[in-house]
Amino acid sequence: MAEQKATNITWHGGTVTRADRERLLGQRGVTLWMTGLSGSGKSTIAVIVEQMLVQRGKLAYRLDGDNVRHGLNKNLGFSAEDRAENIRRIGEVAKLFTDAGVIVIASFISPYRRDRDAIRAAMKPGEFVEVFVDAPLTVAEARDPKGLYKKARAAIAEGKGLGFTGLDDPYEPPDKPDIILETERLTPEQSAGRIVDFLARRDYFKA
Ligand code: ADX
Repeated sequence: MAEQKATNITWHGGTVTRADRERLLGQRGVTLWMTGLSGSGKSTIAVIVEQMLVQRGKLAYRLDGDNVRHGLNKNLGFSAEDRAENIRRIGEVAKLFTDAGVIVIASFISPYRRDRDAIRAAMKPGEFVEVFVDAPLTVAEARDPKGLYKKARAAIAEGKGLGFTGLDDPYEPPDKPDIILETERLTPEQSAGRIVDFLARRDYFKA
């Protein structure tokens, strides 16, 4: 957990409230947190969810692992410590967007339960929806869209592991996810539809 370094700082509130913003947008701010192995389908589903929401007139915004690591988190690697800091920063960004009234679609492996739980704990009830994008390792590895499992297997065979999630670094599935998507038997469109249905049923599309 990052320490607070700055002293002599005071929170400065504004006069526009979150409720004002949500009325403006006609929706409730929420973070959809998609966790799962590399190749489980997180990013593919996130893109479709974003499209479906915007088509319904809802403001959604994607935060995606590979993308955030090009900018905000370009100084982080894949050690346990760096992964924790990666998720902590994204959690803070997601919290800001959620406060802005946006539907955030965050797709990160986020392999450690403790890091995900810390974000849930920092948000209000109903603001953090955990989506387990569930694909067995064998399925994710067979898909291998970026060829990374192949690379990681080769490195492990040479005794030079990369700390790759699911192979030589652990993935801890959520205990009680709000939504489980078994992507071995659902199409990406069906998975995305389940997320949108969940939001509709829980009244996230009303301010
Ligand atoms: S997380 O573990 O810190 O949540 P994140 O979702 O940001 O990971 O980034 C994962 C992406 O980085 C994967 O989709 C993959 O493309 C790439 N990657 C590179 N090295 C690794 C590694 N050692 N373990 C997992 N993913 C990796």
